[in-house]
Amino acid sequence: MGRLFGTDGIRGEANRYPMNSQIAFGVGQAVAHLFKKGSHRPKIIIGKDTRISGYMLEGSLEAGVTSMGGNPYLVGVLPTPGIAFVTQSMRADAGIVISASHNPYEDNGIKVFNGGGSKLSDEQEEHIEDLILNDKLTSLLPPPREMGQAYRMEDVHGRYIVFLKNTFPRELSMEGMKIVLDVANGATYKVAPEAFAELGADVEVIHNMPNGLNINDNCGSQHTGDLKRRVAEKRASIGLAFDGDGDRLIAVDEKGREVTGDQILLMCAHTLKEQGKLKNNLLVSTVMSNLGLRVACKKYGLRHYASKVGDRYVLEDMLRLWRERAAKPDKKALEAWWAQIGKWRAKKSLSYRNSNEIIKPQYAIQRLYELTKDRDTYITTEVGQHQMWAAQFYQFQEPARWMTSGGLGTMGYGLPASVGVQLAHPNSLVIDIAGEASVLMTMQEMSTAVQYDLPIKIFILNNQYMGMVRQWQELLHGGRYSHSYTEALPDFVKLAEAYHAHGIRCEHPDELDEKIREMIEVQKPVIFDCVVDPAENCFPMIPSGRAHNEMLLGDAATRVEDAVTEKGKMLV
Ligand SMILES: Cc1ncc(C[n+]2csc(CCOP(=O)(O)OP(=O)(O)O)c2C)c(N)n1
Ligand SMILES: [Mg+2]
Repeated sequence: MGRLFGTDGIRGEANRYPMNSQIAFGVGQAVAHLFKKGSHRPKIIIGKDTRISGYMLEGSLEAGVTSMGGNPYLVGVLPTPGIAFVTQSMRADAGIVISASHNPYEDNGIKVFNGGGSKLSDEQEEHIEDLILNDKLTSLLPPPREMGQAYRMEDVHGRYIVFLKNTFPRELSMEGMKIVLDVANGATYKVAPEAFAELGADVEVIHNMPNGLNINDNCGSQHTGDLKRRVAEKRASIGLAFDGDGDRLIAVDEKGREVTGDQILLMCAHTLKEQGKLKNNLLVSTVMSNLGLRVACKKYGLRHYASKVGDRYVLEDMLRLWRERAAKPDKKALEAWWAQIGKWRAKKSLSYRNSNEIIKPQYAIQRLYELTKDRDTYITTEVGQHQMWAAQFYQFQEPARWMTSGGLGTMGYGLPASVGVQLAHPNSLVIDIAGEASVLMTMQEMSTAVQYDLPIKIFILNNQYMGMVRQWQELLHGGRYSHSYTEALPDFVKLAEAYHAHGIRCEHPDELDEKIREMIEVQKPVIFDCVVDPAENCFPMIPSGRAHNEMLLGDAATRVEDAVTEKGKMLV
């Protein structure tokens, strides 16, 4: 089998094999096929630089993708990193760049990446080659009504410029700075001048009249003569030269001296190190970097790692090395601290008495954790006892998995929060651990969840009480209950059904696991009415008027009357 893909995708002279319309058509079909999952119609972003052959290749790719049932989104001329950005922000399945980078206009290329903006794996590329070169695509074509539709996106420049501007630190400004840009008659000719001008710079642009034949022609990152002259002539602070597709950059300083990519890397690494932000004190570049870079890294006390040529390998190595731990904890030094923590833990301040007859809310959360811990789970909560039990018994293992209003105490937060989290993480399991009173405050948001197909799970610890209020009334007000009990709750299963969602009621500890599994399986919003012990209290608790180190544990609660002084009672 002949290979089409090299380190930079498929490359060659335009209108000749493999850079002809037949192969481009095949790539369009193969990519659409690769990213089709069941009835899912793959969304594929296609962008290009300014080469004349871009029109032909764009048209062929568009035809290929639509014929295989995918929807191509044509963004027109945009730098390669801009196409990766749009692919990610549009949540597309893949992006295709038509460009031969810094090479002359006669050449062209096709580069494919996945929805995350990274290049395809070797296996995916081999799969595409196999489909094209062994004539396997025709038999995969769908019937006419399953063919795709193409869209032309007009507003991508603005979106990409906003993204670029957001990467520039707020405390810095380009106000009053003269900058010369050489856009190589290529893909950056519109975006780069606008982005820098919007950041306040006084921008002068050269080689910004693309005509299809002049890309990289004696200009851009490979030929910086014109830029150097213009920087000196205009007494500019800096000059920047891009290559044809805008993923390569050479800078020129105020004296017209070239600053190479290696030098820029070193400046970035050194600055980050000074700011204490250089993870593992490490700079990764390719083996093509100059020996001088290594020497300079030594001089500035930086570690250097050389990857294989190709940005994919650099990224892979960066991620692998980034995950390495910078410092190992000194176990010996921590022993005394762990012993102290052990003593505190031995008190078992979260213990509770479980029951075979009635579901204890703590037990329900423990089971919920056990049955969801191997999934990509996010938890939101309302406010009340259930919120505290969720914090105590759901064993969070990662940051940013716990969305709660904390001390702000916003009943009604958990349901809309779960809608937001599910929208941001469509494939994750999102659970609102709720109280029956809180969740009714924003129950209308069930409509939003149903309308936008967000399969959120509302796990109600239904104790028929505003439990948190009842607990205070019981323990601190001598059991004089006031407005904390509800006899008139809706039937939550029917309420779920009224919203065209799924309802589950669970009343016995024995059925808990099976019903939690059902909740997870259903690909719809679910209201889970978990009927729990109405009298359970949440501990530890600080009696009013007492200090933090005088917390009441569960067993002490029986003597709580003694624990709260008259003065303390008057405080609540
Ligand atoms: C909007 C709002 N109103 C009132 C309160 C005061 N408050 C805190 S918890 C609570 C009761 C919550 O009851 P429920 O949702 O059933 O949770 P439980 O304590 O029973 O688990 C109340 C009224 C609040 N935090 N927010
Ligand atoms: Mg309640």
